[in-house]
Amino acid sequence: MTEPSIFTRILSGDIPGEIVLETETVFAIRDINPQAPLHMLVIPKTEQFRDVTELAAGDPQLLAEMVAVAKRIADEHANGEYRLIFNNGPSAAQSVFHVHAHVLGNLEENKLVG
Ligand code: DGP
Repeated sequence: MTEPSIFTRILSGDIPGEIVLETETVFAIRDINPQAPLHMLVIPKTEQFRDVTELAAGDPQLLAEMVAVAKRIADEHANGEYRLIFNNGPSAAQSVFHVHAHVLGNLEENKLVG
């Protein structure tokens, strides 16, 4: 059996991490290494999808729920505006193979290139 992902371990309370928002299928945490004034991760509770390509093909409704949760986070913390990033594969900077969206906001304080 494969080990649970770092995100599953945070969700289960096995390792520390504050869950800032939770729905039936999705949860959100602050990124441990923030790249913007607002930087949260939106994560499906299931770890059956390793990246957004698999998720979009396998459960588009769950992908839509992730986007809705990203918008809720932005409404609360960043005037409703946000950048949504999915890294797909090691050469694209994906390090955790349990699909997750990076939600970045308030970028005028910290312009990102690209
Ligand atoms: P990616 O590189 O797209 O796979 O993003 C993984 C992100 O997960 C990375 O930005 C850092 C974050 N991360 C890794 N371990 C932890 C952790 O233990 N707690 C939190 N809050 N974030 C983590």
